[in-house]
Amino acid sequence: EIELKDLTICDATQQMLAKARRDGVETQFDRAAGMKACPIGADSACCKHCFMGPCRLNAKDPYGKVGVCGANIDAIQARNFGRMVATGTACHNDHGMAMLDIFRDVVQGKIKDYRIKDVNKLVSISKEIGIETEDRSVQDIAMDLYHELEKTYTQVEGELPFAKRVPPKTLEMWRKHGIVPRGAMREIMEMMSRTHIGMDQDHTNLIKQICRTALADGWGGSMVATEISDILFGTPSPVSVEVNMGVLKEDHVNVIVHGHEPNLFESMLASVNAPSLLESANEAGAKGINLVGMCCSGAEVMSRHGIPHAGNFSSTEPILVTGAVDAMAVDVQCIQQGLVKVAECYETELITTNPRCHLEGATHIELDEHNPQKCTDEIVIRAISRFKNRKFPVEIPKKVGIGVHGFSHEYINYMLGGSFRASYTPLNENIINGRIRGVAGVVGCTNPRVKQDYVHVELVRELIKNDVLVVQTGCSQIALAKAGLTSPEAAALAGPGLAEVCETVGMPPVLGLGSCVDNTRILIACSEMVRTGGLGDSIADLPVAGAAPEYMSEKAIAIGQYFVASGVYTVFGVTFPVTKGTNFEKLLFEGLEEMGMGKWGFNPDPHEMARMMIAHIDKKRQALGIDK
Ligand code: NFS
Repeated sequence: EIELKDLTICDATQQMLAKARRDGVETQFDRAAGMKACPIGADSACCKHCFMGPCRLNAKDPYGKVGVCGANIDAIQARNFGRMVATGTACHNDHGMAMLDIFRDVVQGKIKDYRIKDVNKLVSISKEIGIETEDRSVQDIAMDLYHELEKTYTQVEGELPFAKRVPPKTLEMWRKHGIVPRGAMREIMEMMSRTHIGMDQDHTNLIKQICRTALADGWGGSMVATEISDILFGTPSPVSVEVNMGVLKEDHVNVIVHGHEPNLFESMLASVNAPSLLESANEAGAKGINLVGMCCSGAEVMSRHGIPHAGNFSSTEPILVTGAVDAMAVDVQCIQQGLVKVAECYETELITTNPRCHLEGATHIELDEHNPQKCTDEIVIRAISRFKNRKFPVEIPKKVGIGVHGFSHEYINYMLGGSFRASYTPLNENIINGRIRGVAGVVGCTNPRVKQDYVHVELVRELIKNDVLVVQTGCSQIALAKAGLTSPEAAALAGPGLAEVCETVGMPPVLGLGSCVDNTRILIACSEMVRTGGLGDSIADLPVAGAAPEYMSEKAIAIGQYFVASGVYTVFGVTFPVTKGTNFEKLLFEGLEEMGMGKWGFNPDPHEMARMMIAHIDKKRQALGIDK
């Protein structure tokens, strides 16, 4: 049996895994141990796109064999990779489109529970993509914005709306390769079509559609999700938040929201504050109703409203083992089916709310945006009744990390530039003078194939120690928050240059930006750094790098690919879905850079990963003539 300390560095999760073992409850950690990853699939050396196969090639001798149709290892891998990107892109676009649907109905007055909260952002985004805003009503601007952004999904020719935000040199490079996305639906459709048997079997041609599809995620659906969520629910600014399982309260009704779409959470907030429900909670013997988040839903509302966050992906099962969770409401994405059994064991109400994501064995109460509180009230009522009938001894790990989160691109602008001259000039200046060596985005999931949080935390420690400012999203941000590195005091762990900047501004060396779709805040920050000047004229010139050290999802592959295509060197850990020593691997890890983009990197070791990212940052500094 594997020792718990080898599974995770998160004390709270360890404590709950120990309890799970005592209680005879299985989690993803046990399932991972009992399921050896398929070595052929791990190398992407198999193809099941038709029924002459499935075909298996030999990763040890990749060119020794081809599939029944004759497809070689490069075509097979590129097709597999393309489908991963298509799926990840589809997920983010599906989420973004759902946000846009809500926005339209809010503007048209059909949805009354949400409203436009950030008019400034509405106006500035509209201006950026060429919508007339002078002397026009908010309603008119908003409707135009809706129609314009709808093109992100439905446009069949031309360039998607947010292409206007891309630095000109980067956009020029995309045009040269013919990879500016038209609309996401078109790109995903073409990606799926081109990976069918007998379609595109040249990996150097497939890669172009792979890039175009991924860009329809980063500069498409994900960006729409972030911007529309900010407009509807507020643009984040720094807020102090408690993170980890210790945010659960034994004497309260505990409700967790886990998933990705902020509207469920916003309505849940309204429900837990409804006087009648508070009263029934009190009548049931509870001191109150405690609402906390997990995964990306949690990361978003933590950044926007300072709502406590209970943990990242790998902790979603262990937290139920506390016995203290009265209800877990989930919507879409990263909702493991394994939750059903664990919830059953502790009689936790596990409730799916979205028509696109049911779980066999869970209760489904659909959230209708036109009357969302009907669903969320019902969830709270069920949670109260579970509280009243709690049958199990409750054990809550007393662990909490306190940090500052909510650094939107807009706030970074303001924070560094001051209220009178909001700009990225001070950031660029500090990079040019060498106090800040460069900027690294560390993002992505946790994965039971590696020690939970360990790779994130070690990597980030190493980066800030070397004066690299770190920006974060998603489950990675939660790992660092639990480890205490998102607080301003963590500046003490930074190198002297970065520490000086952090102390002057009063910011942590690790900036939490929100959920995974909010990786687009990093794209915008990069564009702003280019526009501000002194650091080259395309994203590929910047001394920046990215990493997803413990990723597990296809969404992460799509994100990695859009960062690479945008010009960022991006290093993944865990495993990489290619066969070593092949032309396709070479294309991803070297060829794309030669085309003017960023490139992929892979290393499961956090210190090696840091070394690779810092070496890249130094290489870019040297090219800019700012190395010392
Ligand atoms: Ni991102 Fe969010 Fe977490 Fe990974 Fe899943 S919650 S969208 S995919 S596991 S970071």
